[in-house]
Amino acid sequence: MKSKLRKYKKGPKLAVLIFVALLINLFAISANAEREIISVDFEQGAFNFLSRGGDEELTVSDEEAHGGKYSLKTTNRTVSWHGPVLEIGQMIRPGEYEISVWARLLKGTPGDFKLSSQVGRYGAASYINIDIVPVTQGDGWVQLKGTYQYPRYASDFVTVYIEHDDPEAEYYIDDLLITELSTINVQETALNGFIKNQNEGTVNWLMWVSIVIGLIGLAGIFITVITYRKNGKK
Ligand SMILES: [Ca+2]
Repeated sequence: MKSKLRKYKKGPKLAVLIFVALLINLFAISANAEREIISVDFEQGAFNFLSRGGDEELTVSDEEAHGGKYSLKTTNRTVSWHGPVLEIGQMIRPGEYEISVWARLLKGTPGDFKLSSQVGRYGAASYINIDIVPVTQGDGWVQLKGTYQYPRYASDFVTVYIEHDDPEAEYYIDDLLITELSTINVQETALNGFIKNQNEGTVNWLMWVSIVIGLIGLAGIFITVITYRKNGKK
């Protein structure tokens, strides 16, 4: 009887240890919390925006603004892929991002605004439409917003840009916001990271500690359940 009681008393202690282990594991995984990485309102200038084709003229303008007093005006476009572009490769990590920007057509035929991203340099690049919104002149400000998961190789060269179907369309953009929703999840990182780490000789110790603690926690729960069931049957 005494030994049975001792076993029952050990149960809660073990459960607390498992709970703490799982909490630590959860904390390690949730190190990838949502965070705002780029916010541009053009109140202090054009930030690092450039013209994508080189011919477009970008002007910080007080003619229209979605927020504050200024926006970025793009004129002198001659091709539909022309537009304001921002290089973000050095600011992001592989993972999922939400990108939002407001745009307003100043002059142009009805067509689509596109919020796009280029991953990789010309010749080996991917072009992704993150959001497409049809607009006609007089629509006012429209929001372009979407999410995209940048792969591991994306740290090389990544841009976001805003284009319009009409090659000669002129438009404003304002209030760009890029939020990191999560970096690549632990399971995927463990697999890809292991291969990468073999080549680079680096070890993401936090990732492995997290996985090991998680497995110990699961094993602990399993043992506890079995122990309780056995004792209960006696
Ligand atoms: Ca503004």
